Amino acid sequence: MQFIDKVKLKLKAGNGGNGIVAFKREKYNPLGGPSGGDGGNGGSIIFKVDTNKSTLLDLRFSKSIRAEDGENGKGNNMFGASRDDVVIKVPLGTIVKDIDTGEIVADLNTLDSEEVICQGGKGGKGNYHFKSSRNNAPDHATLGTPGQERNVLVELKLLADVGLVGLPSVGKSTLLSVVSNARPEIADYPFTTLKPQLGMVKVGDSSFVMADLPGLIGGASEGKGLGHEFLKHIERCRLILHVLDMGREDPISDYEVINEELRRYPGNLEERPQIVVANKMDMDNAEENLKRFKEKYPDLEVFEVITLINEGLDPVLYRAKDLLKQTPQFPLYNPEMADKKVVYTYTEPEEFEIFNEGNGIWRVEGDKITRLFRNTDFKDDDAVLRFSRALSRMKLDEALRNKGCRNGDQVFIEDYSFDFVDDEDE
Ligand SMILES: Nc1nc2c(ncn2[C@@H]2O[C@H](COP(=O)(O)OP(=O)(O)OP(=O)(O)O)[C@@H](O)[C@H]2O)c(=O)[nH]1
Ligand SMILES: [Mg+2]
Repeated sequence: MQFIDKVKLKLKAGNGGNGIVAFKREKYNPLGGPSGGDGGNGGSIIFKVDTNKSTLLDLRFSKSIRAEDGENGKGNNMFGASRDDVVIKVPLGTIVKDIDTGEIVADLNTLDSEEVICQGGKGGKGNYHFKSSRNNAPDHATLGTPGQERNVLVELKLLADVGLVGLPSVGKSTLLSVVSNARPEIADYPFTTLKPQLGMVKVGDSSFVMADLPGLIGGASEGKGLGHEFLKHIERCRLILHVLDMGREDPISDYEVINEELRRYPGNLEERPQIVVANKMDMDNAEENLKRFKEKYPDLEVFEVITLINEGLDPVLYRAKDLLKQTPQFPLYNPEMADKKVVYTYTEPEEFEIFNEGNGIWRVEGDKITRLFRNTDFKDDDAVLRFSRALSRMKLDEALRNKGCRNGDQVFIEDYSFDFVDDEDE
């Protein structure tokens, strides 16, 4: 048995498509106008609450999730297509942590929570944007920005208003089964309940969510029994129903053991309001134990119940309803962290790289150069002129010369080649 409440994922939003360089070819206007369209936006990755979901099970099989890249711009001022966001549906109470920064990027704790976890890249601008009175044939466009990438830990913290807390077998599941429509497993051996169960409890005209949690034992805060995994779920509860089995030998010590575990767990669980429920009041020694308990804790309000036959529970539920009204949601994490801004970093790609293939053959590679190349019609002298001007602006000649390229060497860009003419020599 494993309660799926933690999943690691690699997320990558789509890159923005590149803007392109293109020129309109008009009959009486050899230069035409710049007409390279903008790239489309890449898809973002969004997490959204879906109340039909109660586990992160579906996510366990998808190690990595990607949104599509935006399409590059097209000629004729046509935009590249933007891509749809990928929406990942998660249960209420899901938290998304960036593993690399430790930052909590989303706390999806309301029914309509929706957060962009990875922002899609923006499309680049096509060359028509750069037309000006001085330059009516701009030969540059901008690249799309990359989509955000994150390694995340997705965690589900059970979201309930009221949590049932107590040693194993004290009757927590029985309690939930009589006050709600939930049908948890009930048995007379410890740790019957292995994963949290939720039930909707109706009280008068309002209702709240009650969570049946696995039994806690001494040392749980150090991981004993079902330990930490479940103390963590209590963090999400605003109110604790502390259930005692009054038929046990020493309910006072039971009560103290549990409170000690709540204190030790680093989530200020001891600050949650508690309702003490003295269960199994039908047992032989129950009256005697209750008396001792009240002597030890004279100021504590104790509700006597027999959950087995649904006796004494109405007052407990009304009390719970009243306390919930006065109790705020507890912040789950340090608010200072929530203010931390996400920093997007983007480094401009190298303009080009030069490879020496030997025998006077050189190859040049680079996004910008490749794009320029692909957008050049080599049958059109003007286009070729623009292309070579662009290359010289990128200082390709100089770079080639510095790498050792000599007059007459052959330089390839994709499958186009030209002879290197070193004007410096002239
Ligand atoms: N006599 C008596 N027995 C009860 C009462 N409430 C529950 N029980 C019994 O106590 C046993 C344990 O009940 P559960 O509801 O499974 O206890 P639990 O606290 O959920 O236990 P874990 O899930 O193991 O932590 C069962 O055999 C129940 O029938 C009660 O009021 N009186
Ligand atoms: Mg149980």
